[in-house]
Amino acid sequence: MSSASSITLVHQFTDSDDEDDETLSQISVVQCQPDSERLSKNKDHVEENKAKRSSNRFSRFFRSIFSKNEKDNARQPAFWKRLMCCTCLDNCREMVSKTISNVLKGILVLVVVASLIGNCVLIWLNTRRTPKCPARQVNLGQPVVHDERSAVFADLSVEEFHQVRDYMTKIPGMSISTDPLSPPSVDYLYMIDLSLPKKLDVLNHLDTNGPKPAREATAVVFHGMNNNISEYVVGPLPNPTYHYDVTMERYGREIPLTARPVNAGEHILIIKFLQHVLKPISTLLLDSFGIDSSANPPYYQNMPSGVKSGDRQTWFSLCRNEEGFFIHPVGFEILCNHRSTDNMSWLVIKVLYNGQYFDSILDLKQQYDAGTVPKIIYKAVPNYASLKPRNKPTGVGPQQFYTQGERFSIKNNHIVYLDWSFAFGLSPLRGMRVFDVRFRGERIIYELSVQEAMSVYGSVTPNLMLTKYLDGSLGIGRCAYELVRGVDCPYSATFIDTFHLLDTGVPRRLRNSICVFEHDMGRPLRRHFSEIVYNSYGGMANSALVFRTITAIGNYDYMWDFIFYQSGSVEAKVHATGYIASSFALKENFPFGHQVAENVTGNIHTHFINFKVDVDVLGVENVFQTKDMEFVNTPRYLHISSNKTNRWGHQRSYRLQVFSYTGDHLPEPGRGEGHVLGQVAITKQKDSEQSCGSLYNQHDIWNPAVDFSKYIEDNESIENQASDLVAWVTTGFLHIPHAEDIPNTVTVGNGGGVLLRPHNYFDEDPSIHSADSVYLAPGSEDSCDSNRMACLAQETCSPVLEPFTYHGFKVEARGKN
Ligand SMILES: [Cu+2]
Repeated sequence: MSSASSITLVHQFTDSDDEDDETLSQISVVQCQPDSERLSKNKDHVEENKAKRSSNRFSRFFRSIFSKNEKDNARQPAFWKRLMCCTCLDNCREMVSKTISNVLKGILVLVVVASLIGNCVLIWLNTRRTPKCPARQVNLGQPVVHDERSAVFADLSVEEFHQVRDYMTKIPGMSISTDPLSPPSVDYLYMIDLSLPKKLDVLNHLDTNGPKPAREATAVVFHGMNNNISEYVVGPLPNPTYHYDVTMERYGREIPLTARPVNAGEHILIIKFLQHVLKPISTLLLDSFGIDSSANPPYYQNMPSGVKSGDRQTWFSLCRNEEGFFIHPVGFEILCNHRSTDNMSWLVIKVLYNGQYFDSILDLKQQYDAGTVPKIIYKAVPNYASLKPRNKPTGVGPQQFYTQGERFSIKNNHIVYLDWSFAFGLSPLRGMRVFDVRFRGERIIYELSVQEAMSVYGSVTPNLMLTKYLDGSLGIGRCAYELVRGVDCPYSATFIDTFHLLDTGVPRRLRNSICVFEHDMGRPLRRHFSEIVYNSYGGMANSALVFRTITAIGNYDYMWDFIFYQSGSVEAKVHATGYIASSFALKENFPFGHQVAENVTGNIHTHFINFKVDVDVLGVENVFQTKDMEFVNTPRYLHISSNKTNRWGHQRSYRLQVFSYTGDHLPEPGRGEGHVLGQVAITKQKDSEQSCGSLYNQHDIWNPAVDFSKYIEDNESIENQASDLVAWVTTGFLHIPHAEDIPNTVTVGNGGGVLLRPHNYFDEDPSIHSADSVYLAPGSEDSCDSNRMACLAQETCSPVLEPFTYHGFKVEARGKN
C-alpha cells in the first residue's frame, strides 16, 4: 500500500469542510506511523482518527483564541506543534487535558482580573453617586413640640365608631338597624360623627389647663317608624353611658323624615322602581337612546326633591351607560313621587321625551307607537367622555422633593410646620377643617373649615331647572376618596387616612384621603435687587405648607387647600374639576348653555363655596373693622382686630381678603346688611351656630333646619365692640360650560378662596426671620452664610421615592356589619 492510499483512507475521516483540519490529520498520520503497521491497523486508524478529529477540534478552538488568521498558524507555539506530532493517543489525551487545564486557568485569571477592575469601577462610581435624601427626617431646626390636647378636635377613631354603634343598637325600647340597605320604613342609624365640644370648654382646656371636655359623638337616626329624624348625643367615650335627643336644642323643631338625604337603601328601591316602570317602553329607550332599561341605566336626580316643604318627588334623567355618563344625557326624564316609606305606593307623575311632557309612561308609549311624537333616533358616537389617555405617556414632568428632610411633623391629628401648628380633622358632612391654628405659639384661628358647596342650575329641562345642589347635605368629607400620588398631590407628599360612618353601617376607611406637603409655590415670597447707591440682593423662596383633600361628589371634584405661608398668612382655596352636569341638547335649552358635545348642553350654574373662619386675634375679644378710600360703598379691607397694638401703635389685626368670581350679592332689606360685606358675613361666635348648613337643608330647602339668614338677622352689634367673631366667607365662580369642559372641567381659572393675612399684627414681615432668606452683596456672592442656595450644588441628594400604590377602588370597611 502506498502512503497515498493511506492518505486517502484517512482522508475519509477528516472534516471535509475544514481544510486546515484535513491537513493536520494527513500530516499526523503520515508522520506518526511506520508504513509496515499501516495496513493492519486500518480499523484502528478509524478509531484513532475519530479521537484525533476530536483533538483537532480542540486545537481549532485554541487556535481561534490565539491566532486570528491562517498565517498565524505558521507561528504557533511549540506545544501546539508537539500536540500535532504526538504518536500516542494517551499522550494526546494528556496533552489535551493539560492544555484545557492551562486554558481554563487562563480564563479564570482573566475573570478575576475583570472582576477586580469591575469592582474598582463600581467603588469609584459609588463614591461619586449622590446620597439619598432623608425622606422622613424632620428638619425644623428646632425641637418639635406637638400639643397632645389637640385630641379634643380629633375625628372619631374606628374603635369609637364601634362603641357608639354598639351603644345605639342596644338602647332598650329602640330597634335601630345599621344596614345601609334598610328600607325607609325602619329606624336606621344613618351617621355617627364627632360632637365638637363647646369652645369655652376647649379654650379652658388649652389655655388654662382646665379639664378635658367630655368626648361625645352625634348619632343620626332616621326614624322610619315615626316619620322623623333625631340626633342623639352619645357619651362619654370610650365607654358611653348616656344619650339624649338634641334635635330640638339644635334645630328648634322636629325634623321631618322627608328632609333626609336619599340613602343607599332608597337608591336601590328607586333603581328597582325605574326598572319596573320603564319596562313598557324598553323598545323606545333602545331605539331612541341605545339604552337597555333592564341594565339599570345611570341617571341624574334633581335636588331638592320637589318644589315645597314636605315634597319628595324627583326628576330622574336617564343617561347612557358609558364612562362619564354625566355628559351622556338623553332626552328622557321621569318624575316620581317617592315620599311614602312604602315603596309599593310610589308613583310616576310626569314623563319628558324629546322636549314634550306626558302624564304617564302609557301616554308616551301610545303616542310614540302612533307616530304622533317626533322621535329621537339613536346614533352611536365615540365616547368623548372617556378619560383614557389619547396618547401614550412620553415622560414625567418636574418633581419636587425634600433635600434635607421634611420640615413638618404630623402626630395624631396635630401638625407642626416651622412657625405654624394646628390640629386637623375631616367632617364627613362639611369636609376639611383645622383648629387652634397658631403662629409662633399665638393662636390666630380657632377654626377654619369648609362649610358648603352650592350649585344652582339653569335649564329648560325640568331636572336641572329645579337643581340646587347643597353638597354639605350629601356629605363633602365622606367623598374624600384616595388621592393619587404624583397627580392629586406631589409624589413625595405625606398621606393620611380618614374614617367615617355615614350610610355605611360600619366605619369606612378612606385611605390616603388627606395629603400634606411643603411646596415651592413657584414665585418668590419677596425679593429686591438694589442697583442704586448700594448693591445688594435680598429674597426668599415662597415655600409653604399645603394641607389638601379632594372630594368627588357625584360628577364634580372639589380640591380643597389650606396653605400656611411663612409670612404669617393662611389661605383657604377651592378649585373645581370633574364632569359638568348636562342636559339633552334641545334648541330651547341654548339660552341656558352651549352645546358642548353630540346632543349635549352644558348648563349654566354657580359654584358657591362657604368657609367658616373663626379668627381669634390675641384672644377672643376682637372687633370688626373696615378700611377703604372715601366714597366706596363696599370696603375692601375687612379686619378682625384685637385691642392690642403693635410697636407702631396700630391695632394688631388679621385681614380677610376674598378671591371670588361669584358676582356681588344683593343684600335683602332688613337682613342685617351691616354684617354682610361683599362675600363676608360676620357673626358672634355661638356653639349653637356651628355650621351654616345642615344634613337636612338639601331636601327641605324651603324650610331649612339651619337657616343661615337667622345668624345675621339678629343684628347684633359687632362693630367697635369686643366679641368673639366668626367670618362666613362665600367664594366661587359662575360656570358657563364651553367646549373645553369636555371631557373634564380644568382647575385653571375655576376656583376661589380667602386669604387671612396679618395687618399690623407684627411689627414687620415675619418672613425676614426665616432661615430660607437669601442675601447677596458684592464679594459675598459665593458665600453660604446668608445664602443656602450657594451650597446646594454640593449638598444635592437623590430622592427616596415610595412605590406607587392605589387602592381607591376597594371599599374598606372596618368591623362587622
Ligand atoms: Cu361647574
